[in-house]
Amino acid sequence: MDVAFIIGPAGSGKSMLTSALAYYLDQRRIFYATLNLDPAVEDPSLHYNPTIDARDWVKTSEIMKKFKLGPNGAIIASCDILAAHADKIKKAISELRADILIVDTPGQLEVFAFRPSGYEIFRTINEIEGTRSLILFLIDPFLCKSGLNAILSVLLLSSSIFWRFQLPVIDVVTKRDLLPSEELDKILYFLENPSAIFDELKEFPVRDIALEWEAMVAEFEEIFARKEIIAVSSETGEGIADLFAKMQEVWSKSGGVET
Ligand SMILES: Nc1nc2c(ncn2[C@@H]2O[C@H](COP(=O)(O)OP(=O)(O)O)[C@@H](O)[C@H]2O)c(=O)[nH]1
Ligand SMILES: [Mg+2]
Repeated sequence: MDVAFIIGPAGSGKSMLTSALAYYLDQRRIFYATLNLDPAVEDPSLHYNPTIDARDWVKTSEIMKKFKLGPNGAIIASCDILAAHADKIKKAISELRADILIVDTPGQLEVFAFRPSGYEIFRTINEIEGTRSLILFLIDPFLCKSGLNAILSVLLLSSSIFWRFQLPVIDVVTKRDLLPSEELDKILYFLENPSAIFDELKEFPVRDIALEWEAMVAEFEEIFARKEIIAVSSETGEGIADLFAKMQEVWSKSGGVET
């Protein structure tokens, strides 16, 4: 089974991309399944009907009431509860025998990426025999618009996701239908050429550290630059075929993860 974990900051378009990929695979009669791992999502904003749904085991709204928690505490608690059901999620996935599994992760990236419960679910899914996994790291162009330093921080977040999961990462710029093409091209240019960010940013509030980073990015541009980035719109479907072709290429090259 080929698995794609969709990871990205809140609102970057994970659920919508899951839906767009599901539509694409459906049209091509490919045997796929979707897994919603977000216990907090409320239905109208899910955009698709998941094959397997975390909310069958835990719902954040109920955890808020039951334990009198605020939204953040309830999201963390519900993901911890979900992790206790990781084996059931694994069993449900195994029984499907789908060729492709698209995994939509919780709204808040840090819950899945950085807390032990998210990692436990990730690890358990990867125990399924014959699994080849990759990560789609979503880059919301609206986060990049707030400044070139923001683009740099997004690049580093993508690297951080690589180190957390140690799987191939495909970087995907979302919502391309919402940006004029010159703005999108500019964002893609800096994502592909991070050294150019330092050429543009002449004034650094913390100059000595910024200059050290400049030297490091220049030296290791190959690591920081996102050369094979793909821009998609989950609204219009633009770029989805290119993305799926890239996913197939990465799956075919990868032999699965050590668990
Ligand atoms: N126009 C447009 N809106 C998008 C696209 N992707 C996501 N959105 C919108 O962005 C918001 C957040 O998307 P969602 O998939 O729920 O983000 P998530 O928190 O990462 O799962 C929603 O209002 C979506 O409708 C896109 O490609 N085009
Ligand atoms: Mg979502």
